Amino acid sequence: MAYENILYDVNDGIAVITFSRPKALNALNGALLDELVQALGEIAVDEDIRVLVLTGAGEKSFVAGADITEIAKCNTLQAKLFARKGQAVISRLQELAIPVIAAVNGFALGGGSEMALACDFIYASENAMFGLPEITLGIIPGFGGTQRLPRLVGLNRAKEMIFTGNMLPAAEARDIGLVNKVVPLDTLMAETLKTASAIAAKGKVSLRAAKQVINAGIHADLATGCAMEVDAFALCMASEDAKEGTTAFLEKRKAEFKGGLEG
Ligand code: CO8
Repeated sequence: MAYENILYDVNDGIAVITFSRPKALNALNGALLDELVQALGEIAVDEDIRVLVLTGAGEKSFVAGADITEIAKCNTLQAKLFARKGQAVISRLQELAIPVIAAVNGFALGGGSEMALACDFIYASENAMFGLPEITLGIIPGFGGTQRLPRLVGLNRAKEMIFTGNMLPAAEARDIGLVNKVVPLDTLMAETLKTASAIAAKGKVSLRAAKQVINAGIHADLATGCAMEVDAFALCMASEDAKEGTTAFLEKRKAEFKGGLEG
């Protein structure tokens, strides 16, 4: 599939998807969501890709939400189908086995914030603005925002953002735990790729195990989560990476992870 609404690149095990609809501040329309599904499908079956980075084209916007020209035309059934489609794509993103970083380079509004919330963590440029402004359109978030935002920043912060529709500047988003790091716009991709490279150099099996256990455990009680950790820990010990990592430490050299499962 040729991509028209996203750019898709892979270098040194790091995939970068750039939302690219400059005339609409990279708003999410149906065609873009279809392309994103396709790209995520390619990534999911490519074992050489170790980290995914999402960002927006240009200097002004990550994603300014779902495309309001499409939403405005929806009747009730179409609205349900569009919200389901967006949620399915965003869930697929969240369920990717590899780490996913959002590099938010401007407006992350509505569906744009919801996309970033489904990533494993967020780096943002100083000019980034986060918000769920749907209430100002007479609707509510439909791509998971009412569910993921309270889980990340707490009920009351999320309610304030959703009830007012106000935008939160990057530094404030960092203060409430929505964003991990804020940097100048011209260094955002370099900083994000530096972290992505550091992660990509780690063991493939252990990275996937860590993500799976964290994501599954957060919805379980502590004892169940810890039991999942024991199983995943044991699986990691059976990997070539574990043998290499522990041997490299004892031999006082840097580990060279290859990613195989057999010990
Ligand atoms: N959809 C479509 N077009 C958009 C969008 C959008 N979300 N955002 C911006 N654009 C377009 C503008 O219409 C404008 O186009 P044109 O040049 O043809 O007039 C162009 O992008 C540039 O935008 P502005 O001129 O408005 O730029 P400003 O710098 O003045 O303002 C803002 C930037 C503040 C980001 C402003 O554009 C804005 O408020 N945008 C809308 C943000 C918003 O409300 N997002 C939430 C959308 S709803 C949503 O995401 C719900 C998800 C769940 C849906 C469930 C489906 C049923």
